Amino acid sequence: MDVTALDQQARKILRGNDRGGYTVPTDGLYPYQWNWDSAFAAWGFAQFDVERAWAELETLVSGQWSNGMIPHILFHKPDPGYFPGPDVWGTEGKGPVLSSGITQPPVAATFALATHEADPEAGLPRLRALYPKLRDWHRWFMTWRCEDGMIFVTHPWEAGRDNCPDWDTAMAAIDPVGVGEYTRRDTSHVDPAMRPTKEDYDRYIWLVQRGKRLGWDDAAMADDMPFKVADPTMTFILLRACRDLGRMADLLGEDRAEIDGWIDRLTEGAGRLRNGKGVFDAINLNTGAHSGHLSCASYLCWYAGIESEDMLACLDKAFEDTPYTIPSHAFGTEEFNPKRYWRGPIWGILNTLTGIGLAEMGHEDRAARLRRATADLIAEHGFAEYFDPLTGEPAGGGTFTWTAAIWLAWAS
Ligand code: 2M8
Repeated sequence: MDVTALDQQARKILRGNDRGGYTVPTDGLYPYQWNWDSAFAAWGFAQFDVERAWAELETLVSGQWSNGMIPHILFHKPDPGYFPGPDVWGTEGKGPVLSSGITQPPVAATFALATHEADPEAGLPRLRALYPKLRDWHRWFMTWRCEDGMIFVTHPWEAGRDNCPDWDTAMAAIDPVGVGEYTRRDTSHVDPAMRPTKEDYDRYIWLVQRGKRLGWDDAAMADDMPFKVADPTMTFILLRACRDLGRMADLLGEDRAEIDGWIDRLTEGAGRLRNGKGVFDAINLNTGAHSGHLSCASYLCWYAGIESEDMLACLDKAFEDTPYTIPSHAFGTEEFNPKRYWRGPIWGILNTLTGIGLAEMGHEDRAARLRRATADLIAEHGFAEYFDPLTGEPAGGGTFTWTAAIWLAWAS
């Protein structure tokens, strides 16, 4: 493995996807600033250009709504290559930048702290300026997306795991009546067999139309939610991000009592996501049923500081089941599909968060194994959006920002 050449390639990808203060996930397929992609980009930039890393995070929070929410997409410049664009979301006037009306997993606080660590002295004022914005965003989560300590999503795009089987029953309960005609753009960039189905998209767009009709008003939306699923991605990531926000508060001399309260609530909530088999999964809050699915999000427990012998056993089995690890949905299940997006392929960013958690919780061997496996995948198959767990083949978009970022910050 030629690490220097790969490092250079990764930096080139980040520079190439830079649109001036923000990074797109990949040219063509995703032409805007996505929330968690951008936070990963900042972490990648922090390895060689700390100033650029701060700019990424600052542009991200510049889209914050007055209710504290930081949107999942910021539409800085119009681009016909992506659907649904700002007109479909209809959020005009809600925030300072045209945006979507939902959020995404809050990894930003964690990577802001990591960016600060890259240059603590110069970074302190930048961290100080970001802190209240990140705190308000976390407070919004705790106010509008938290039930019994679990963070729920109101749209599959909110969790970032668009078409994962965890949503199947909640999606099936939606009748996308009146959604109308629309033209997808994603399937003109990549093979439709790697993307969500039309049935999924009808429901995605129907949910967006509903939000638009309700003016994206939190209280109005909270009434009778057609899609309300407690999610391990969000719950574990917010719990971790609150721990890091607490560290930030310590550094800045801010009071952290409110944050500690959130950490307690989320720790309790995370425990509720454990199903009868000891696996952390999603719960459809409209029915109370666990999904019963082992997914890449199940393994984020360590990242959130939660130990689990059952999950260690699942991980050991996952290492044996497929040549490449960790599939986004468990191998050997009915729903597993090695190419279709979040229903089987490997996502480097999820491996990274899991690896960080494992190492921190004392499972260094497993963390190293996962890191090596991820590095090999990238070295052999490139900086793809995701990878086939059976063959390692690259899938989805190429020259992908977050894959380059995790290479620089963690895998290499
Ligand atoms: C994917 O999601 C977008 C919608 O937000 C899409 O498919 O159009 C997901 O993989 C998500 O996690 C990611 O942030 C986004 C951009 O990479 O693409």
